[in-house]
Amino acid sequence: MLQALMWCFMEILMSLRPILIHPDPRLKKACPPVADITDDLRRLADDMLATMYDAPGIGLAAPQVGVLTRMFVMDCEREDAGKNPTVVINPEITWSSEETGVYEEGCLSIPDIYEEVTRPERIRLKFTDETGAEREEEYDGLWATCAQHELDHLNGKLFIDYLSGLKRTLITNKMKKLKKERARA
Ligand code: K2U
Ligand code: ZN
Repeated sequence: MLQALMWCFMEILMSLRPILIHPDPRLKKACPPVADITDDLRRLADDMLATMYDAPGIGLAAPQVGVLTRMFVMDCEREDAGKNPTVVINPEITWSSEETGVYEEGCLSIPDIYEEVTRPERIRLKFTDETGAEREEEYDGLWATCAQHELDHLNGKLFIDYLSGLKRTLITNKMKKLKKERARA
């Protein structure tokens, strides 16, 4: 109970960031690597985690909040398993399984659209965390799907890029309409 209250208090202290909606050129750019892990970068990571939990989501990449740098956050733990916030800086996939799995993916930058995407079921991810420690973790299931989805964001790739041209165009037109409606609201 106290931990949950602490999280709520911390989230209020951090600032929620607006999430960019597709189409937006900043979502299509490959991001440069993080040069130094500064207090500002750690503050951005905290804000991204607060924004992700608020959405709600299980992952969020820096370009989705308009910061073109190679960092994403994720927490794919089930609700009842408590929080496991993970900050991933300058990630690279060092191994991925031959076996693939299909998951109906969504994206906080493409609201209310869900389509099946096939990806390797297990990956090994090498990255730096917010303390500057070098880490290498093996992920499977939703964690593997999420990490690959977020790493795509750092390379300017969206999950709709795996769909047919027709589907991608229909979704993009839907998002253009949504952005117009939101601008009028
Ligand atoms: O990058 C994002 O937009 C956050 C993604 C992360 C994600 C996408 C597909 C599959 C796994 C993770 C989602 O919008 S977070 C929303 C969500 C929540 C539960 C399960 C799947 C997606
Ligand atoms: Zn996404």
